[in-house]
Amino acid sequence: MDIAELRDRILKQDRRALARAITLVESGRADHRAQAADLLEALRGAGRQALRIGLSGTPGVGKSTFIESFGIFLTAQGKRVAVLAVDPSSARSGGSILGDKTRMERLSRDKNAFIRPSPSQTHLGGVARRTREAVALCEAAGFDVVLIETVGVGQSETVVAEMSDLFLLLLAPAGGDELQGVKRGIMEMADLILVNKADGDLKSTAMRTCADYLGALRLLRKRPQDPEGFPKAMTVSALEEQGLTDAWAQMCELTDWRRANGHWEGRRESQAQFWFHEEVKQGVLAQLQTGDAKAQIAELAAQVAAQEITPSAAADKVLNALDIRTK
Ligand SMILES: Nc1nc2c(ncn2[C@@H]2O[C@H](COP(=O)(O)OP(=O)(O)OP(=O)(O)O)[C@@H](O)[C@H]2O)c(=O)[nH]1
Ligand SMILES: [Mg+2]
Repeated sequence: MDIAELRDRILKQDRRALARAITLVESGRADHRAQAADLLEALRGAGRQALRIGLSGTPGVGKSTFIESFGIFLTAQGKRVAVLAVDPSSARSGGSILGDKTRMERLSRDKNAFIRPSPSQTHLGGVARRTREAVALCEAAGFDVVLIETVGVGQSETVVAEMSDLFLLLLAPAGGDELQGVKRGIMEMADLILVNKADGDLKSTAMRTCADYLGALRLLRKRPQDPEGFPKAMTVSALEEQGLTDAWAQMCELTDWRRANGHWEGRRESQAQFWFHEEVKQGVLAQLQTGDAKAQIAELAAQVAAQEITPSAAADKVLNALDIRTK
């Protein structure tokens, strides 16, 4: 397909063109990569910005249910909502997409919503680039909100947080005073903690859990990108669609403040730089995997083991031989 035509159709909010463009950025073929790069460059100046919301949570916490409820809440207000996923486990399980199709049934039928399951890629770096590019395509296609979901396992939260304007952490009600082993690093990334399943028998537990997290958040170092009172913790019920209005109001308050105080742009700028550095690193690493470099590294590694050369001197040899201009 002609890239100029694809660009025009995306700008006209053509969903099929968007789906096609995402398939293009997901492709590993060199000619597709080149076309994808042209397309993204052609769309760069479109000047459209969505609110990018990252959402993370452990399996079963209710991410899909929340996205369905929250997505419908937003489309009911006339917003266009796109849903993307970074799922490092999708290559393995494959099952979650099937589950999501049934769980997000209402949202997937909503003409103001666009749901794109995670590409089945094993390499997180590859998924990150593709998702980031898909986000850019959704923005160009005029979506108001882009939700980026990830299962909270390891590094994928960082990836999602680095491409989001807001980062939400979904948590389950927990018994006692255990903080569900949520890692400090993840807590530090969260703008809003949502304790889900605050309904029925779980409601009081959810409220206690929420208070615990609020306490934990207060112990964290204050971040410059937050107004007074943020990050916050609150309860929601994705199933009963409770607390969504309040959660959205908090997101808007935070976003408005950040926009007014230069943090919105600042975050986007530093994220763009972060991804630039990541791409450079990935590119250099990829060069180290090529035939010649690989052979040289193997040979030097043997010499290092035999103490014929020091590790640093050997590394210098490899780095000096790298021709980073070819990529
Ligand atoms: N009571 C209650 N149950 C909920 C709520 N939200 C989700 N659930 C239930 O929790 C289970 C898991 O929900 P999902 O939305 O599939 O959770 P998920 O986080 O997407 O799970 P994975 O995709 O496996 O990571 C389902 O049985 C939901 O019905 C809620 O607000 N209240
Ligand atoms: Mg799910």
